[in-house]
Amino acid sequence: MNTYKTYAERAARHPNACARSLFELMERKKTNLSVAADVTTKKELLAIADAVGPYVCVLKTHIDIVEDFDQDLADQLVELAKKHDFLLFEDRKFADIGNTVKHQYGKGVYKIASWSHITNAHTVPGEGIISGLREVGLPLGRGLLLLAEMSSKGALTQGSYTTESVAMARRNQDFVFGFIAQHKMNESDDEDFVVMAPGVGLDVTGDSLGQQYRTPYQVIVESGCDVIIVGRGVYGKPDQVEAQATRYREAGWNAYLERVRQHQ
Ligand code: 5BU
Repeated sequence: MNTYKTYAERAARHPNACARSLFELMERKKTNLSVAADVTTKKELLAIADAVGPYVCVLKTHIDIVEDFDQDLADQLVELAKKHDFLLFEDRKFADIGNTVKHQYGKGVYKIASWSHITNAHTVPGEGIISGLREVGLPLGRGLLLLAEMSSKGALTQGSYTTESVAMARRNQDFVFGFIAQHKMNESDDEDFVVMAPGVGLDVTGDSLGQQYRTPYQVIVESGCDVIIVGRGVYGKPDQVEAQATRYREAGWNAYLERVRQHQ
């Protein structure tokens, strides 16, 4: 299965430009860690981006929680992405009709498509959501992930919802290159979907609001996901951000090496 090939092999074959550059940089930097920087000030966000930059393949943002957002923040994030060689992923979770998400993605205060290499969408509105986002994102070389499975307790993203989401991705592989999910989603060697998995932690198994954590080993080796997304596990203790980023990067990369070894 494609999922078990090396990131470099998958970079060489992948039809989607965004997936190719992601796999290439993962191999170059030896990291499958994405840090979710869920902080509410520009200063904190930039400090985390600069501190974790050397250790991540993707910096995941929730730009709408930043109280003092301005265009300079977006510009500086782009600069840091270049400086440290990572991709930006605005975890916007679009969920409306095509015509509306098109404006939400390209316009408004945040102009997400202008700076974020990757974004994501719920599949609940049907395929029009992909068509709307594609109109804006594809000409800019952006890529889309679909939400096939969520990490939180009681999530409705299961069964035929997940299966249909995969079918939607399959029909839109020019723009959709993977999923936010908890398991690998490939069905055959002919397709290669990148799976980024949130809900990753080494020290706790959940929070008080329904989040559920698994270890990098469970996520990468047992479930066949490609990228671990870690938020509070990395930025939770402000004086340990770099140390935790190093720790999760190592755990994620060792799990990947173990997976490759097991499937040689
Ligand atoms: P945490 O601090 O590691 O729990 O943060 C997880 C991040 O991943 C946070 O930004 C969530 O919005 C995001 N997330 C998630 O936790 N679970 C999901 O299913 C999806 C996104 Br989709």
